[in-house]
Amino acid sequence: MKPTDSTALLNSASRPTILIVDDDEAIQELVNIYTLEQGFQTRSCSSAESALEEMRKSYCPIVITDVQMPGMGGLSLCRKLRHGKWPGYVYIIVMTGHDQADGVIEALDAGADDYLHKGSPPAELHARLRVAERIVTLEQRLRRTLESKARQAASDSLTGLPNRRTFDRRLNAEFKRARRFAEPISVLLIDADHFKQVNDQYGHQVGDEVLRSLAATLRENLPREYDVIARIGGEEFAAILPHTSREDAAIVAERLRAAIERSPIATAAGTLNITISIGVGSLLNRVSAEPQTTLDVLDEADRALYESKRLGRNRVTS
Ligand code: GH3
Ligand code: MG
Ligand code: MG
Ligand code: MG
Repeated sequence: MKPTDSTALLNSASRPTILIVDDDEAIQELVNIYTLEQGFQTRSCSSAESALEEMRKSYCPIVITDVQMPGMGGLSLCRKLRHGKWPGYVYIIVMTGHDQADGVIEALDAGADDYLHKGSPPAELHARLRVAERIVTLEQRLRRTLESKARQAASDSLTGLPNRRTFDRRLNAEFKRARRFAEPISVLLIDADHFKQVNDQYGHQVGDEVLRSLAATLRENLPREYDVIARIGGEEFAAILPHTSREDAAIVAERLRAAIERSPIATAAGTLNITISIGVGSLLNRVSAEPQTTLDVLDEADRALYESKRLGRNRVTS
């Protein structure tokens, strides 16, 4: 077998798209041919302005641009691409002519990653594109890793629900929103009853199974997409109910309580009947009232939860 250019083995669907920008259509076409034969997808533009428009329509990770063009020049395009917000990194190769005016240093300082003399052989363009592809692939991998780390940091590993930190952030955001638009908002604090007994009697693993099942049942019974259900502590959950008054929150809470009561949980130790107690806290939104903070509302929900426990558990206090 002939030695093959390793990049040619990559399938073209997975190769990054290249945006070619040049006012000279002959050069545009030439670069287009050279890149297409390497299996890249391409799009072409005759001006920097149309290139920016094209990028806004659909992001391209690699841009090859001419320097001298009527209207906005290639270096301005570099600066605009660098300062714009794109879904990922934009790797820019500037094509320089033979004259000194198309300075390499200026191009790099304007934000270009690489440059190419227009007279270079296609093999050099191909090699530079392999560099571009390496960088772009690396950046995509890094971004995916960071995104997945951020997702992990936001959720609780046992149940997959948002964790305490995410709950606090969402609550602050939803609270501000509710206040700005004078809308109601409520919070539920939910605590499993006599959960210590489950652990003591059946072991921690069964306890974990129960927590996972509770999380799933709670989530299933909060179908509105803007409601949040989080695990905020050991056997404690909390819900944020935007646009929900105290009365409506009490109805939702009762639905959750009843759903858990009538859903026996299958575990390694057999089927267990678990109940939950709930406390409701609500933003008053009365103009004359003392401004409440999220802490005030959480405090109120906490006291209501304590009351549910005191009155015998498996109940809602609002
Ligand atoms: P109450 O009805 O008053 O809430 O009683 P309780 O037993 O549920 O309350 P308590 O706060 O005394 O006990 C909570 C228990 O939850 C203690 C702890 O062992 C258990 N727990 C906390 N986190 C986890 C966890 O991640 N997994 C398991 N299996 N148990 C946990
Ligand atoms: Mg030109
Ligand atoms: Mg507790
Ligand atoms: Mg408990």
